[in-house]
Amino acid sequence: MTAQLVLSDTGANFGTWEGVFRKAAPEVALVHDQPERDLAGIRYCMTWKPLPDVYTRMPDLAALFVLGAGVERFLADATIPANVQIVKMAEPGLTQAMEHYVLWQVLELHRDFRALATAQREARWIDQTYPAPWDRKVGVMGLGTLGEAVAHRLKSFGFETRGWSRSAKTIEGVTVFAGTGRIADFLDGLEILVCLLPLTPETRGILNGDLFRHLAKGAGLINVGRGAQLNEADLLSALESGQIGGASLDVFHTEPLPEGHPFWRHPRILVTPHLASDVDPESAARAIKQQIDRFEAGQGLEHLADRKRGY
Ligand code: NDP
Ligand code: OXD
Repeated sequence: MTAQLVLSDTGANFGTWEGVFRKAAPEVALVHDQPERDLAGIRYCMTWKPLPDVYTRMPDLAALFVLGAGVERFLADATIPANVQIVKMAEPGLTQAMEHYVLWQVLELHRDFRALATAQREARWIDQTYPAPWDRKVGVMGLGTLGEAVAHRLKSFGFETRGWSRSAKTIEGVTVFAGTGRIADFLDGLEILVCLLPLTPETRGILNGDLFRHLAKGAGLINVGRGAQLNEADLLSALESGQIGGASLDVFHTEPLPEGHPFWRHPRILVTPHLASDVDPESAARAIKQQIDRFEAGQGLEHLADRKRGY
């Protein structure tokens, strides 16, 4: 049976996505949203940057497939009816790209490649020592689809790995702490901290001076969650005092990061333009097709955003 799926996105190329679905999920017929188009009767929509009024023009919308993992904009959008299920993207391309990005940054900080790059620019042949990975304490905040995979990956590269999430869970080889009551134990003496939390009222500003004080002196920070989780002034002070030794930042309060922002040229900050991971169109198409099959079979959708929890 062919299901219709609306692509409502101001930044996506419809022809490209149509080709992707034809190849990876031919049972799903993609419908091109255009301004003011009547989409009555269609139950599924996928989007990252929706066209105006799409939810009003889709009175039969049942499931909204977000083309990304962070759904805070959608949860805050009062024009999405409460009965519409909002689905976070979870597919192997997005997950593996995040594993690779975080591993890259952890290795960068672990081996202090910034010092090596500076030494090369100055033609200095330097000595450098570093601990074995099992003596390097690395922690991941947020153990969802992405954070759990990242924690696994870091463990498989030998790091002493901890994780922190809202609810308790078991990840082989990783010491997991759950809830605000255990955050100090999680942070205690960490040398590299990775943030993979969703943006919620609880996580806004969580990366601040109070938190940095729990880390080992000179710790590395990797923020791939959301920019609003970081207190930017506190990071600059912590870099100044040496409490934080280096930061790798992919997400920012204002994106694109404004020209003239101190992060751009800070010698201990590596800036990447919110590209840590992105969906792989073909595996995203397969993931959406599987979800539609589940829905049509009367099974629950997976990776649902929860309006009450905020992620
Ligand atoms: P999930 O929703 O699958 O997981 C979220 C995790 O955070 C869960 O483990 C959850 O705990 C935990 N969490 C939420 N709130 C709290 C809290 N208050 N205290 C402790 N733990 C908390 O999300 P994903 O793994 O798919 O994605 C995570 C985030 O990564 C996205 O929301 C997005 O902001 C960011 N992202 C960034 C990208 C980039 O390119 N930079 C790309 C993709 C995503 P529990 O398990 O108990 O529910
Ligand atoms: C996402 C993102 O949330 O790209 O998927 O940031």
